[in-house]
Amino acid sequence: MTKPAKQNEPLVTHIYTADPSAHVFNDKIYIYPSHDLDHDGPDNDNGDQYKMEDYHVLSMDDVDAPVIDHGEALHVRDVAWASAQMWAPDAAFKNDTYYLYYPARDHDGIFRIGVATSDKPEGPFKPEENYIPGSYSIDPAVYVDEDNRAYMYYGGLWGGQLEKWQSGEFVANEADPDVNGPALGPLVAEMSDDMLTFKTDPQEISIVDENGNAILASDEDRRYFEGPWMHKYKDTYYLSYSTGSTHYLVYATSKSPTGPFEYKGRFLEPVLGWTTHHSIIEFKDKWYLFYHDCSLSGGVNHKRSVKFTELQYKDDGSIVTIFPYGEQA
Ligand code: FUB
Repeated sequence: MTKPAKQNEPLVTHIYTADPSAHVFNDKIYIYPSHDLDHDGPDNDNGDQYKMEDYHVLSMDDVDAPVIDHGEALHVRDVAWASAQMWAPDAAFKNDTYYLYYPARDHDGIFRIGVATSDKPEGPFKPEENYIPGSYSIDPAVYVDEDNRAYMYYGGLWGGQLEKWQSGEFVANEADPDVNGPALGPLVAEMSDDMLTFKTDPQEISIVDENGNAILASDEDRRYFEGPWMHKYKDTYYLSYSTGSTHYLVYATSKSPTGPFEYKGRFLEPVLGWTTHHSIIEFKDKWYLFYHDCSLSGGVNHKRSVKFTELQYKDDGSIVTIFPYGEQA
């Protein structure tokens, strides 16, 4: 057990945590973060600094309750297909089972997405023998819709290798997309009823501006980079994501879970550190944003900490922009 949760402060300080995927299970908040490792290795655009090996699940009974670290829920040594870099995970509940979805490099160094199961939200989780067939890249986010259909959103540029799959095959030295052309979108696949495989071929999500034109690869303030999250507010689907190199969290909306999505705006200004990565949940009639920054380590990119803050909507459904360290002058 650690100290009570407080908004905009690290949820735990005894380990470094990042990439929080929060869910409400059994009337409690469960957080599925990456577990950052403290090391002196290289820091580069390939993401070699993110050397994570395992997952810890956190929970809290309420937003001001003590945060519980449930210990190791899954380790790379127990995953037959994976070799390294257990990056941003997510979880889902269906079929009386908790599913942990996670990216890792396979034995050829290619990022794939795996699934592990448990009868408890905190695990431990038992991994499937192989990664999800047809999966690649990083940052899975699994959304179970009100009709019980489930979708995985995923994909990330640079270290996440998304641009290396433009031909449909992995091409190690693939060129970046033309900056004057459409940006690469995240992928979405409907999950099979047992939640272990894709039911449909993954398709690229289209993100367009208010005139219906594709967001361009050069538009780094708005283009998709990594860290997709799906939630529904009223009858609208919100796809939110990180813009990576410009360090914003932004969102786009649609009336369909598979899009096309129209870009709407920015809702988190940059945090201390290169990345942030988020999730959005409703709990006891309020909405919360879970995110990370590097304040606990004084700005070291691979030593991040999960935080949360309240998120608000305007009457028109737009999200009020959050300034992580208070409103700017
Ligand atoms: O934690 C490793 C990677 O950094 C995640 O997969 C990305 O979303 C970024 O947060």
